[in-house]
Amino acid sequence: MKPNLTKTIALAVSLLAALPLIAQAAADSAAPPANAERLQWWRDARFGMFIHWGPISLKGTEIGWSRGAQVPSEEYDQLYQQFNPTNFNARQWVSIAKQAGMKYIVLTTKHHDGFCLWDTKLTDYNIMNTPFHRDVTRELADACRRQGIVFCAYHSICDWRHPDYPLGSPGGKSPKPDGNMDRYNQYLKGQLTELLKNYGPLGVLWFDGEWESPWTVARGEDLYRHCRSLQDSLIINNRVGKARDGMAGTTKQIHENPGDYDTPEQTVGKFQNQRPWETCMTICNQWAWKPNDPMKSLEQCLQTLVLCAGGDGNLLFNVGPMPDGRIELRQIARLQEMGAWLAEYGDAIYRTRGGPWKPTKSLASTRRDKSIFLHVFKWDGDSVTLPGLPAKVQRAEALTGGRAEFQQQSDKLVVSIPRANRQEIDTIIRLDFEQSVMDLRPVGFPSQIKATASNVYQHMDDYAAESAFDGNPDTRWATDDGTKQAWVALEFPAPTRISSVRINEALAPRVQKFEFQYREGDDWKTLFTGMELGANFKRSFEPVTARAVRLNILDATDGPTIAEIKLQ
Ligand code: FHN
Repeated sequence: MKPNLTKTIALAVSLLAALPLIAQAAADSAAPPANAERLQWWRDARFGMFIHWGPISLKGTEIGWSRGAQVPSEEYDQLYQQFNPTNFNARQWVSIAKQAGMKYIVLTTKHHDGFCLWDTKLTDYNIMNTPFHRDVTRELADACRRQGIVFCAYHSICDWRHPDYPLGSPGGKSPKPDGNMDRYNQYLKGQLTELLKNYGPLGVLWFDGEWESPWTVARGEDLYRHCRSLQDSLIINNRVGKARDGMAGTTKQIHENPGDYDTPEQTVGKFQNQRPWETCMTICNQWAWKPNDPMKSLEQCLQTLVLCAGGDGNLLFNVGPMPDGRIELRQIARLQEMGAWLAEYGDAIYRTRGGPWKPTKSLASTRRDKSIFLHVFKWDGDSVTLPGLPAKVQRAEALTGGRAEFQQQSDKLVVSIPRANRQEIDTIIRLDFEQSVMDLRPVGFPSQIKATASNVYQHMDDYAAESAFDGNPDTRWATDDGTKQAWVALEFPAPTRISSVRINEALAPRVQKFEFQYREGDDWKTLFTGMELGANFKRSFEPVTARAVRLNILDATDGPTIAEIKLQ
């Protein structure tokens, strides 16, 4: 039959007319070009919204982890039949993220509890079979594209509910008699194919739940290839390849493992500019919504963001929406405060790289082209003194108000600003140079802590002796696997009187016998001995004045590792 020429021409004309819109939508929503540049949009973005949500918000307990713990598994798994978030509004969620200055959103499409927030054909345990009957993942992905925010998906490798995943609740502690990891792996890959084909292009596939024994690096490599084959421009985090340190906040990125960036959790990552990284952190304490969950102050929120950017990393900041679909007003207000600050000073965060001065508790620095943005949280007297740089400062401008002054010598740069112009949270001074500052080598501040150890895990800075004395419970001194005896020591700047000690052993119990000592002259004298330590060890003793102390571990079941030693 002869095609109707008029109709064909009309169809061709309408398609041609639609092309620019399709191209624009693709451009707005498409994740960036593949390969090397694919991370560029993400690194420039610096700040994203993490969303942990599911039927468990009805109970206000932690997603995944409360299954079979605070909430019996049978009850947990039935919650979806009451889940009806009638106030869910994807457009509102996205505009909250935009008002906060966030550039991408990562939604838990499936957490460890196995509940699926999209219209999956591979299980009935999904949002379409709730009283809500709406594909919230579809609505959020579309709203992101309409508002120019990159949509990303979190996906848990472990699934404590699925009969084929070999471990179950609580917390993966109960093996399933009929678990079949190969069959589960097909399910896992099938669901990721659905997400990539039907909800893509995605900005990031944010894997999690990789730490348990059923998952292997080999499976991670296979899954990484599978996902990359479906979307070449996709960014995939390092948890697909079991490349972080268990569930600890620090990340011992195992470089040969797959994954495009490191993922320190609930702690600001250490300075690292040779490999991208992103801290994920909750705005409250819990990942999923919890009533009256203490919320971080604006100072904590903003300084965390600045410290991440100063360390050359991103911040993925988490909110847990309520069971009716709303995000708490107080959390929205906090995010709007962050957005107002970024609207004013975002130029010192977005599209910058970290350094050259590595972050400390008092300051951070970011840089772009011929400018360094110095962020000062705490001043030591009238000025702040920085290690010298092999580049000449041309001018200094206080972006947060007032008049900045500087004196530059070869070995130091002193920057000052009138007290009246110092900001409570972050005083920003832009230092302009004649040429690009992007190749200046990162430089740290001499550590005030003088700590040593007999052994450090793979000689990695992340696990150095200082980590046991830095006041950060998320960092730790660690020793090589299999180490049975080791010591860690702290040197005081001057003779110091001590009368008690608190020790937080990480990955306890490993220490089986130890002695706690102080140094007198060249000799180590024992204050007390003990067997097990644990996370909350405390001991008082007759006061002594010492130049140094050390924890001498005489026997351990495996490489001892200490998160914190506090002296008083
Ligand atoms: O167990 C999860 C936890 O619930 C949360 O999803 C975090 C977010 O990064 N990831 C795991 C713990 O590392």
